Amino acid sequence: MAGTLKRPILIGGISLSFALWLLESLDRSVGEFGEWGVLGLIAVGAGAWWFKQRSPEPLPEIVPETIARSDAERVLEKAKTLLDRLSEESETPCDDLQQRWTQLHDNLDRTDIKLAIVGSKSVGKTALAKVLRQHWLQNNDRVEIDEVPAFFRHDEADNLQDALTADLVVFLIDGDLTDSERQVLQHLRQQRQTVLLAWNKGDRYDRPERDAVLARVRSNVTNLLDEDCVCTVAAAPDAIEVRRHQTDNTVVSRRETPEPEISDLTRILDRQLANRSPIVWGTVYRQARRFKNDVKTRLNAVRRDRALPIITQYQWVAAATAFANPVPALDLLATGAISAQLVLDLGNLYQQRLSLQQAQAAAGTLGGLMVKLGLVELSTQLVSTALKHNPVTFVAGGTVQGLSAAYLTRIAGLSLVEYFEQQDVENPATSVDGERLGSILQSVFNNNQRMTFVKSLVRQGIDRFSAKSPEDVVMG
Ligand SMILES: Nc1nc2c(ncn2[C@@H]2O[C@H](COP(=O)(O)OP(=O)(O)OP(=O)(O)O)[C@@H](O)[C@H]2O)c(=O)[nH]1
Ligand SMILES: [Mg+2]
Repeated sequence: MAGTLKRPILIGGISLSFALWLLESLDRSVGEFGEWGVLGLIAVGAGAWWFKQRSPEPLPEIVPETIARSDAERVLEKAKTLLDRLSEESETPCDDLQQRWTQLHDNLDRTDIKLAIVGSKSVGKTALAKVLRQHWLQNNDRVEIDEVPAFFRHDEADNLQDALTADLVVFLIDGDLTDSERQVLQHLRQQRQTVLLAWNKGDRYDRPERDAVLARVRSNVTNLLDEDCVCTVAAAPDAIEVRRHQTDNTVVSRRETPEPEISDLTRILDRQLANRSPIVWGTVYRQARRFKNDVKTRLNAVRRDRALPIITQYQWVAAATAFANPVPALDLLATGAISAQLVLDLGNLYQQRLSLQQAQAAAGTLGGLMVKLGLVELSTQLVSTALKHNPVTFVAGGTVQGLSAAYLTRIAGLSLVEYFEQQDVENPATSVDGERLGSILQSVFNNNQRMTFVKSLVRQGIDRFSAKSPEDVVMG
């Protein structure tokens, strides 16, 4: 890793001999900078405050209207590319992910169907599952029915995920569709989940009321579901009083429980299951997308582990530079030739194809944004406040500047890491989007203003500065 810092542009704002000396020190000491993340800031390179060449916003991934086998295969292929990259970069084996991938791929030809019954509390999910098992399942081999516990509670996210891993969802309601039910339905449909909406407990209404509610439910979901995916059922009708006239003109009344009514639903289910493959491809598609995200998260974690020590190095180089050559706060940024190299190093780590000019422009953008957002003054204030609370009697000239430089470098580095993490791994950017970087910078700064963090940085810096040699500052 020591080799990562041997780059000529590092020399920018620092005297040549000092920079070379720093590089030498770093080469000898890289292993010792473990505890600080990130980065480095600073260059206001030749007036490049904003990138002229802005890359377009990354497009949100569009889910096709109907999922074909090729859609699922495409996502699986992308996931595989990512997985191969993770295997190359990770020191620990990724067998678990490899296995998951193989399983997902095999699933493309699956003919078993998992049907999930979802809905709010007490709508009749258990009753429906029971009656489907009794009266319908025996004619349908290779179908498994699961009840998903009620949504809309604290565990909603998990349950929703269960619903998405099913091939087919029967969404049960027992009255008008509520707003929260509609939102869940919408989410499922956005993921192209096959959903049948069944209105249960129809026995509690008389015919005209029943028709009116069903019409309202249908019109409420017209843009989400086809009309023939909505029906009524009565999974466990209430017992009713039945009066029978006897031949002797007497009337005998008895309570009887009507048979469940599920024929409208089973007709739709039979129709759907006649063509199982597209339903299964939809499931594999959703799972593959989720899998791909999991791989990306792992890859980002591996890269972050490698990025943090790099940022730490640059952080103390910036500190040593500003400490040895104290300048007014705003001029701190002039020491920032370092950050172009930081952009390049981190960009390489994230496999972004940035040229030297693009890295310089990005560094300039970072510096410009820091001035614009007032971060330079803020960091100086934070550091001065932290210093007041530090039990040191003598603060050497250049201490505030050095610590501010370290702090700003850290903020810049963390922002770059976050920026690169969000990049599309398959399509590395060839330029940096200044606007997006700016909003990331702001939020990273906001997240790193805590006094405990600043104080800890200050303590570390003071230990380094008190030795009064730049080498001690860099190497600790
Ligand atoms: N009238 C009538 N009552 C029903 C019907 N289906 C279910 N119920 C009643 O509704 C209540 C809840 O039924 P369950 O099947 O336990 O509902 P659930 O959705 O599984 O409930 P949770 O798992 O607790 O969320 C029970 O008292 C059922 O008898 C129906 O078609 N008509
Ligand atoms: Mg239940």
